[in-house]
Amino acid sequence: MANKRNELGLAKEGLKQKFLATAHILWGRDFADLTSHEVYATIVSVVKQYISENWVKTNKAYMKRRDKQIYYFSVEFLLGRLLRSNLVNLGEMELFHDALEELGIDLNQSFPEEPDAGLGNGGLGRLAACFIDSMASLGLPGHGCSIRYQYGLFEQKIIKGNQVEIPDNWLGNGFEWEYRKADKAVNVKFNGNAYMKEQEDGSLALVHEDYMTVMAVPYDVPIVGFRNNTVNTLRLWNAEVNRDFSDYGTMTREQLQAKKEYRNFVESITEYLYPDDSSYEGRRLRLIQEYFFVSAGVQSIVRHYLLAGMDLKEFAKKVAIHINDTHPAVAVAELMRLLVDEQGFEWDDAWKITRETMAYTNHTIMPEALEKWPIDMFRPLLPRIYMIIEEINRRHLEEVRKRRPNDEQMVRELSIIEDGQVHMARLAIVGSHSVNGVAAIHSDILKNDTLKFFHRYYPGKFNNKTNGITHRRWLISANPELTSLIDETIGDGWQKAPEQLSKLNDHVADKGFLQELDKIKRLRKIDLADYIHEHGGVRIDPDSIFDIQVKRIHSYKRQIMNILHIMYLYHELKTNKRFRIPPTTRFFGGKAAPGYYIAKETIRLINAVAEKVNSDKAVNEMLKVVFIENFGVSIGEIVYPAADISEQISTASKEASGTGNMKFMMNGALTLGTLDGANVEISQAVGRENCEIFGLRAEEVLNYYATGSYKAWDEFNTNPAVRLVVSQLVDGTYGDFHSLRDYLIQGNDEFFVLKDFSPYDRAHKNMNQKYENRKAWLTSSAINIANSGVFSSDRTIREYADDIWHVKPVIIA
Ligand code: Z2T
Repeated sequence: MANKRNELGLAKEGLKQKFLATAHILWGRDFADLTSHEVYATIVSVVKQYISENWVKTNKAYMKRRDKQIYYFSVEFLLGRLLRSNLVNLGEMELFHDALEELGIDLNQSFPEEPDAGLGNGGLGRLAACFIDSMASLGLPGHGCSIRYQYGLFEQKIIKGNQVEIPDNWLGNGFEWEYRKADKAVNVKFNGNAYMKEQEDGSLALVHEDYMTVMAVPYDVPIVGFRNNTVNTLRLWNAEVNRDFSDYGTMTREQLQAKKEYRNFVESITEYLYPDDSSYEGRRLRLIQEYFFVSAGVQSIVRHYLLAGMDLKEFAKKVAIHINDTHPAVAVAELMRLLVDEQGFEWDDAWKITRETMAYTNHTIMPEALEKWPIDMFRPLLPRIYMIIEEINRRHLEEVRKRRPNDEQMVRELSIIEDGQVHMARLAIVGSHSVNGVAAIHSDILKNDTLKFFHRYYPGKFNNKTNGITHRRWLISANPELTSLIDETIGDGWQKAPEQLSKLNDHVADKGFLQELDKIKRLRKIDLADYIHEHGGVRIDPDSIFDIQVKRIHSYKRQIMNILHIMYLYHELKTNKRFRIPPTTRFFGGKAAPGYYIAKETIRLINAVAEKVNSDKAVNEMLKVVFIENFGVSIGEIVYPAADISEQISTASKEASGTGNMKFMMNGALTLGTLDGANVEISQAVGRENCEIFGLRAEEVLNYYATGSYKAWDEFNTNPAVRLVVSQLVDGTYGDFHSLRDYLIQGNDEFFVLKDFSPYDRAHKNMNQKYENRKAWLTSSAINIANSGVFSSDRTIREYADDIWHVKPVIIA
């Protein structure tokens, strides 16, 4: 013990010296004289000294052993801040905290100096970030591949109740974790003409001419495993003007003009992230982004592979490429291009390698999210890639006709090219050996509904991989007191093996444990209340029920149902003297896509209701409404641990999985939700007594769609509560919300808000009743934590590694 304290003391002295020396090197000034941002940058620089040795070691081990590598291609990685999670994973939090304290610095004050890397919209991007954390933490050789957007997802400001979008200039003060690798740049080609030309010997050769070259420069970010010496890589590609294109002196005016246009084009490619969550805009620039990072990524994989001296025939045994939704689906054609055009492979051999290499995950059944590119846009931009897709499709349909004679419906449904469009999901399915959904119910709907023709044709290809989240960020880092309580109760083995959280099941009736759990929840609620107040919001009672819905604003997620229900409660509180609810704060947070009118109107309505309710002294003790501005990863770290109730109320069948539901659960909130996405599995894991399930089932919803028998107007006419709140949208109670009324009534309420309204109200009543019994509530809360282990992304990634990628951990000594 004394020895250990001595060692720590020495380590601390060494670390203090490092800070002082690093300040001199970086800034030429004393540590004590730095600005808070410079202090932050100095800390990161020292952390990087801890990481870099293992980063080099990890890469050398992979290279030498020639282990199979996983490359996770995603157009989004919603990383959030990295300093705190890196210190958690390194196991050096305490040491850094103590050393800095002795230098007069509070480490916790440095965390907010880091820009929140918002290179994603929501669930899909955050999932990718959790996945690379888990791959590194399981010691798997897995890397991310994406785009270095100059602007991430916009910052949301609420001005007079409306969402205003502010550009997210996250690179403005530099991003301390990235390493520019100029020597690893590759060229990506766009436009021009591609055709086969007959050679003198009669054979055909490919010609691609008059194309435009864009230089792709990688920026690498180290991804630190949890206390295991593994450091993997997230490679972000930046578009830059090609070096060969710089002979100013001899240029004519026209050439200079062309050069300017070229420069503008190049700089636009990685300028900003498209801000739409699960809907597709069909913009040419988006397709350019997709091919840009995919081509750069696949080229660099092949180059690295050859550098390691390996034989391309073995490629699929040594490389797994994962396609995160269809955005990187063009990887199928790009790998074919590299193998056939540049490495001289026969088509059939290249095709076998490609399919064994690729795997694809679907993240939504919403039809508006399906990427379909018009040939007229696709072919001129990527002429050679289009030729390859045509050939893939020709051979594919030939096989379909052989295996399913006289089944022209099958041919139509499976064709990659249809009605003048390239169907990216079909390309991904045909070009992969595995297709998975992200929760059990979602994978079933893919098989039986959305992709049923493909499932009939390739039954063995389809599988489920229920999503997960990293408990390192969402519990250990975001809720250190809860972490300590769990450590004291069951030991700290769960930190490496989150399934061990189930040991808590033996303690869910311990009075002492529940009292501590109660205290910690109250601390987190105070933190959130303080955060809201410090950021210009209302004062909140930390003893009220914290009922929270945070996620992107979307019709299918039904924030409208939530706010309509609050309008109903407010009306009852005002008009019915005997009506009582326990003190409650209803929170909302989330961004609307800038062009999504109904979503923006929903935000405006929430803020209008909040304004009225919060300024009404007569109900304030019982009800408040808060819209949390600019919800994202960093604010989420404050929000999830503070919740009593997790609102997961999407129309059944529509939310593929959801992952916020898991973050809430792991921090002890009870789910109030529909049987949709991963809620189904959460309710099975905790038991029906420890959550509140309501509303239409997926089957019923799909049936209504099939028969067209739902009539919103009937709900309006027969349900007085519904009639009341829908009428209030237009009678001036909260302002004019004709948009939302028309959406619900004239638009026939496509997501069954009115149908589920009364069941939703009953679910709230049940929850309130349960909350009255402290002991029972806390036990349920503990049961949620105890059974959250399966929703760790470590479990998810282990399943991908075993079933899809066929990779094994590599121990870095
Ligand atoms: C997204 O965040 C999701 C699906 C998309 O489909 C696109 C985006 Cl940007 C193209 C979400 C799902 O809506 C959510 O249910 C799921 O949990 C998440 O992906 C991760 O799988």
